[in-house]
Amino acid sequence: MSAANALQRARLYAILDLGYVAPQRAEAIAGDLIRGGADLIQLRGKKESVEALARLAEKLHRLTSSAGVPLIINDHPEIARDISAEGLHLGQDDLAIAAAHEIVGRHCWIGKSTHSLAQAVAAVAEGADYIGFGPLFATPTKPDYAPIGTEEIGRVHELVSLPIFCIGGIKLENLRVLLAAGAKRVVIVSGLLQSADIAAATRAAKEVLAGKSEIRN
Ligand code: TZP
Repeated sequence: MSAANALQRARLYAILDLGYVAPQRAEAIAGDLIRGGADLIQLRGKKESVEALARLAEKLHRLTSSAGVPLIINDHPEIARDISAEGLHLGQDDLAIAAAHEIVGRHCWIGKSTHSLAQAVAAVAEGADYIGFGPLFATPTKPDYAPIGTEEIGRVHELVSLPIFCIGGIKLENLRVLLAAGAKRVVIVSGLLQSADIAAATRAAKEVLAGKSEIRN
């Protein structure tokens, strides 16, 4: 599958957030996410040193590459470049996308976090390959952001033709509501990482996103 196709087809984007996973367990958890069918995996570590993240990113990339799952590095273009990651994810206060492409090259996707319709439209103009849109619901993973709710999900899909990954407070239990509101792709962090069986939770989310099963709640 071509890289562009892999992004277009992706429905479930998992973030391996070191706020939830001890670095020494990261490879095992990445294995669970892969077994469960995560389409994309991001490495996010807000507190780790760049050196520690780079070492972990390299190990994870060996694992994800052999499984054919794209790895996206949060915040650190140099790490993405050095390990030839498939993607880099940037926030609103990070480097501009054009400047980041100077570091990671043209072939590395760059995704951007957006927190409003205006930011979503601006990310397209800036050259993003995909966007995150949220937080939709309040979440301890990103505590300082006001949730934007589900009402603008339909509108953002009208305005933006890039892959849009809804994010923030998404759990198996509210996936159906999001799909009904127009979401097609989601990012789930704590909803997967805090599950007793991460592979099973990932598989269940994937099946709901593919329309194969209904959540009873
Ligand atoms: N950006 C917007 S919300 C969020 C990020 C990184 C955190 C999502 O985490 P969770 O645990 O799935 O709510």
